[in-house]
Amino acid sequence: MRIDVVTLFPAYFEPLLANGIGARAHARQTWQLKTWNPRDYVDDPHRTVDDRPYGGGPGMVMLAQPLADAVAAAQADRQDRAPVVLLGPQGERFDQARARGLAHSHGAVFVCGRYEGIDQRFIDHQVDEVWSIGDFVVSGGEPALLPIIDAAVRLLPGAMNQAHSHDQDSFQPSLSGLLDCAHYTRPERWCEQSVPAVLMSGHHEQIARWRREQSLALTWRRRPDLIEKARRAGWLTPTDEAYLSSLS
Ligand code: 9D3
Repeated sequence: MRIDVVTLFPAYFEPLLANGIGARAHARQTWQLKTWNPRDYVDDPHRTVDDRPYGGGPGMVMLAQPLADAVAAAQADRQDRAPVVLLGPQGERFDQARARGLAHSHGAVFVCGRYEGIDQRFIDHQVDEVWSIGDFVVSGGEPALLPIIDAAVRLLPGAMNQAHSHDQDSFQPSLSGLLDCAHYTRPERWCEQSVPAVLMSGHHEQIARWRREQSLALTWRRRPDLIEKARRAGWLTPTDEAYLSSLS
């Protein structure tokens, strides 16, 4: 997978290549990252990449031409013609399905915006998709793109250790899209609180059932939308449904 990023702040992406799973996978050439700075595609003495909005108003708008030139340079450096994805609060919500889609693809050219906005003509002519990370405001495309790249890279074959490798083999995500159950380790008593007895029992079947029920109960309470989603996907067994009926 190859990720190209058009950004005025390439340093944002250095941690992806310096830390953790992303860095290890990059060293193994599982994925590649290249940044393209729109400032490098302007030749005026001030290296202007933005200007005041037509019609007035606060802030600055990013010029179309430096962004288009940076995207063209990225595309020319690739073997394929990758989709151009703009990060923006007006976009479609990024989720695990999109992370899987990206991980199964050859990558994308991501465009990060700054200032109050981007000239709409660049978006209309060069951008294939707009992605958002949720209904809150961050300072630009860069901080939004970091978790997107991380979510895709950890799904690449060989990026993760054996214990998690089954996650990406199956179409069905582990835990059927439910929230994870609670975890415990030593000591057996801490601050007058014991570990649930079933986890100390050695009964693997009972432990698996307890964990599944914990996941179902937590998800039902905190994220009923995820229960509906798992139900519609056919990820809940009759035993799961029987347990859910016992909750209300
Ligand atoms: C202050 C300007 N805002 C008008 C009310 C619009 C606005 C422009 C640019 C708000 C945020 C940003 C910068 N954010 C992103 O580029 C961004 C983002 C986000 O803020 N939230 C969720 N996902 C994303 S993806 C890119």
